[in-house]
Amino acid sequence: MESIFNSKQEFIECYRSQIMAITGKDFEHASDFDRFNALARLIASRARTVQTATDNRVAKSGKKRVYYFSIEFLIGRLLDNYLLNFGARDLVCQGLRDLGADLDDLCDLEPDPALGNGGLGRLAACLLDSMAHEGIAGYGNGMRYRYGLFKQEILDGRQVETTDEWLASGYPWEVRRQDKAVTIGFGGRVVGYEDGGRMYYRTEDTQDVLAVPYDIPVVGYGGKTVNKLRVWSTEPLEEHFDLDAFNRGSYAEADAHRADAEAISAILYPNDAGEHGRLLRLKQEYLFVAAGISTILDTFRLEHGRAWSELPDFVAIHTNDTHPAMCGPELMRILIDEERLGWDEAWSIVTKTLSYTNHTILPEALETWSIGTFSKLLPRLYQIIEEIARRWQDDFDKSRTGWQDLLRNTAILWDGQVRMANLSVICSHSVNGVAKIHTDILEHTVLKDFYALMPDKFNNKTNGISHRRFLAESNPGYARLITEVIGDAWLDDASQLARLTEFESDPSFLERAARVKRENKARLARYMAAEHAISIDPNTIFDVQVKRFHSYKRQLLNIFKIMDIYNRRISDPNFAVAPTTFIFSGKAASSYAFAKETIRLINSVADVINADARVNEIMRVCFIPDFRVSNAQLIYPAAEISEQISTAGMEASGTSNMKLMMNGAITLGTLDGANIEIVNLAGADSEMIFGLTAEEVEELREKGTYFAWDMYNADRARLGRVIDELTDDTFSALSGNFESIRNEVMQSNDANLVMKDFGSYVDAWERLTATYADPMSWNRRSVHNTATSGWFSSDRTIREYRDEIWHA
Ligand code: 26V
Repeated sequence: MESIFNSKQEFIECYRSQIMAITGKDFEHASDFDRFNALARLIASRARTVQTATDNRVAKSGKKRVYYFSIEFLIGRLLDNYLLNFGARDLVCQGLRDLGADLDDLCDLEPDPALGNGGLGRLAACLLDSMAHEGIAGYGNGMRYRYGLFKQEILDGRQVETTDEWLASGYPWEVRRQDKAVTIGFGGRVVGYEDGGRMYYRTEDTQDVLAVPYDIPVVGYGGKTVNKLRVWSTEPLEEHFDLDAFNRGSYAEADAHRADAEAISAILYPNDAGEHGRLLRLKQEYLFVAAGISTILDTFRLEHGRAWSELPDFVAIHTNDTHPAMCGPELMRILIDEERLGWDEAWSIVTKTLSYTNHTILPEALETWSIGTFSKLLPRLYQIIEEIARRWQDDFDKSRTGWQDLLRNTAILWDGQVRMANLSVICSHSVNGVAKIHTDILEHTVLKDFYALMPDKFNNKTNGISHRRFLAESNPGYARLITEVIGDAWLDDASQLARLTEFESDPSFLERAARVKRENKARLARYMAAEHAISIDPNTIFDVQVKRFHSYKRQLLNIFKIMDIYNRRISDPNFAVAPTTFIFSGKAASSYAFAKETIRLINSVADVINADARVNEIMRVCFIPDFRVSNAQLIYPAAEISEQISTAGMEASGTSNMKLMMNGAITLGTLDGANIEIVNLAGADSEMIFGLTAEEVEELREKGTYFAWDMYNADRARLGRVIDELTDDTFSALSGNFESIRNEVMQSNDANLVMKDFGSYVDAWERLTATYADPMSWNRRSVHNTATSGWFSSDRTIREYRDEIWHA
């Protein structure tokens, strides 16, 4: 691979002058942060040079541009990743060493932008990485939140949220593109006027804000393609500073206009809290859609003139979930109101251009907005949505049996609500789920009526992960070992990891892989000691569940298991299990009481168990605060058991399951989401599956014969005891008992079937950990997981999107 620096010497010279240029200091006097900042800016400027070249190439070739609209991009730190992708990591590392600095130390100073909640936002970032690697002209379009997802601290076992001021010291990767700012209007009233015998509409008296884009380069591995992520920030359109108010001493009032505009891009919504009635969120959604579409059409006009019918040949717009669902109506608005196309012509262009990915079947997560709120904020857009809805209804085939049901379930406007998922499906030529089972469930439950009407629109795109970030960069020891035996082609082509199967029975390779795992565990232990003064023992099994807290993900089942093992050890000192450290990490949405109580329970159980000498030889519990991309990259490589224990049918795909598999952890999981594909690839012997299947869950729910109390009564000694301990002060010392968890489980009749799967889960865990005693067999399965994980590279995912949806 060609490097961006011809030699170490050249790098050192450029770097020294960069530090001088931006700090006015020489290297020796610069602070560590100055050194990081200058390095990142140097790499960013090289990236932008390649980006310009990439863009010129695309413009010249007339290649289709793909725009990936997502209200979240959880990109993680970029410095190490871009050095790797540019093939400059070793050279820069040595150059810094010559200067007396350490690359890893500098990388640790980079802010970790939390511009996303979890899986959905991280997927968007992985797909950007893979688009650049595959040479796709692919661009992210999203929001630049001033404050990312809250930072999590743990106090008395409780989650405490503080603001994430990731921009406080500046962000070296972004460039502000004032020249590309777009005016966005809210509210106002629609005015019709006639021109040449046809009615047209415009909106008057809108409240306008300025959307200002910031561009972040996306460097593809190999360094040949650099794409970009464009994120939007809001500002007042003009300085409406109220001098009179200021002179009266009303400073806040004087600046109110600025505050109102800036509020739109101020915060990322914690998306599992239910967002009904939150006007700012609706403004965010329209803002990044309208600004993004405006940019796309400007580029298209510039490059291709005005043959709008050709738009779908040169542009694909992908909507990540329903948050960008206004893409359809907004594109219609511009084509008919401003470009003066006829409805049918515009509609054909829109549907050929748009595609949509669904990421959840949770009914409470399906986005709707009240018609009242929507039509007031976006009156013209609402009219267009009404027209789309009316035509959908008029064109409906009313000769079909049961058409009334089909129509009701597929309607865009219903019961005073705008249903964003239905809008997305109707405006798109492609609808996909994110794992095989998820797409099946979409087709047969949530979107079954659409599937009955247009089965060809539906397809599956099983998620993937960047194997470069989550294996090569996060797990350098393992990466070196892999490269030593199969060469480094796997960085480019993850299917090459399959060549590791040859080494699954090579004792010396397994031995070395195990040593790397041991070092990764020690690295995580050092992090916990340094950052949180928590001591964990790398000689124990690292059993890991890291993800957002949600009832369906069943962290509760995991902690019940831990309570049960604790109880059994206390009752019987001869009860033996393999020594294990149970590791949790993840955030709970701030208004999600049950999830927060689950965090408090875990910490309370940890508090008791970790201080109990009777059990400490076999168990400890560790909650890692503030789960985010950067500490995730330390956790995955250290994991040996991957807990993927959602109620079957509920987790659309999961992606931590893939990251953990790739790093050699064995999955302890239900047949849910992409776990099913993991088992299919690695084989049932390499994972440990337990619990009800999605069909069994559905059947149980339909029959209505399940009673949580039956489970309690049938296993008073173990499960019953665990339930009782929620309220009997066993774990109350830290900050009280857990009545609400007990009530939630017992009064909802165990909605997530925690009690139902408890027995088979604990059993499966015991069987799995018992096999740890045979290290060769364990290590063989671990390496086998890595060897069969290549298919989960997001490079594969993105090729499927490119070939089957975008045709780019
Ligand atoms: C949103 C909401 C909003 C209201 C209350 C409950 C709730 C629960 C979850 C969500 C998130 C929905 C979107 C999402 O993040 N889905 C995740 O997408 C990942 C990438 O495709 C996938 O791996 C995860 O399984 C899926 O949960």
